[in-house]
Amino acid sequence: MSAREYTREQLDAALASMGVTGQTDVARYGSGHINDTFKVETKSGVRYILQRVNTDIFPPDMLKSNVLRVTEHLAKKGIKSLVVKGYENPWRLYEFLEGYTSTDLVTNPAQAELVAGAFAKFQNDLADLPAPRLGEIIPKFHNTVDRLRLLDEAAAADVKGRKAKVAGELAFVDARREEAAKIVTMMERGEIPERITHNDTKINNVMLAPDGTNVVIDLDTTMPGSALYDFGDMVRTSSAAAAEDEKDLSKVYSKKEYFEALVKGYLAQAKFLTDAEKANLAFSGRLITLTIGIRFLTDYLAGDTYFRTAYDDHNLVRCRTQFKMVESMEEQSAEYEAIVRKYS
Ligand code: ADP
Ligand code: GN1
Ligand code: MG
Repeated sequence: MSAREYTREQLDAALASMGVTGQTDVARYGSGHINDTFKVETKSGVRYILQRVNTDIFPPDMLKSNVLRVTEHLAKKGIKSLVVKGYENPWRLYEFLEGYTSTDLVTNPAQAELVAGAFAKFQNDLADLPAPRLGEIIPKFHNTVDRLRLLDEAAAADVKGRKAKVAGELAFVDARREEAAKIVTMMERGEIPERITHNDTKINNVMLAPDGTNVVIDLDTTMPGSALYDFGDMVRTSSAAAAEDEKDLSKVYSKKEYFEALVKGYLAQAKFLTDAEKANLAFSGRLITLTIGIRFLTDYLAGDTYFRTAYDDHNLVRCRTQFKMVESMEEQSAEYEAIVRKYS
């Protein structure tokens, strides 16, 4: 969908409901696809991040409870995390992480290593979250089999008459249906453990400071899941040579040296991994990239109702970059498997 518009009065009212007045500027911020994010400047110089949660996607009460539980747990352990200054559904206010920046693309292997370590540590830090189980905020979020079902439904309905245009992409998916069930099946059989995972381990969901410290943000999909999906999504975004919506596919591929840095950074921190998880790390990159590509394709067929888009074919462009990344990982599969073995 295209970006939602808010009047300054609406934004001021949301801020007032959370005790902030006297703001000098409230401006769109970041490149997230789901929530509406604003940077708030105030006279005193204190800055905030204001967000309107996308309630078409997230059940707001469960989300609030999850985010508060996670941030409070991390704070109690002295781990730097998002600081919630106000939460009045569907609006919330975070302290602005001063001195930290986010990037949409990794530019050197050291950065990839750092990001992988950050998400591994995040999983470890939440492993002792007291009961009850965190709410499953979007059920079957990374369930590739279910994502295939939704793609088939969208293709059958073809509400925008776009199916003919994506025959090649649908054939690409068809050729990979069998392997799509692998992790889901292993989890159902108990061969891969459930853990508390982030589930959206894009590079721009880690804020980085020049001194090498970092903060994991975007806690909205933190819920029960698999470490493999978290690692896989790091490979999707942090081994990529080009942006998620790069149109020139000759620039899109998975960089082996970034993949190696991710494996090194992840395995150095994720001491909790079982042999079955380690054995599927390289595969998880391909699988989650295919899954996100399927989601972009589904949204394209359904008329762009889920991901924020900036132009007509944006979701199709994103789908094509994902599938190009999958191909690149397939081509390097033997080398990627060898890299995982080297650090295991
Ligand atoms: P979305 O769910 O839409 O991806 P995010 O929570 O990831 O939204 O926020 C979007 C962007 O806003 C982030 O990539 C980051 O650049 C910036 N951002 C989010 N929270 C903060 C914060 N507390 N301080 C500074 N920048 C932030
Ligand atoms: C969305 O919110 P954002 O932009 O960090 C999406 C992820 C996708 C990602 C693709 C809740 O993440 O699952 O991997 O876009 N978040 C949700 O870039 O669907
Ligand atoms: Mg984000």
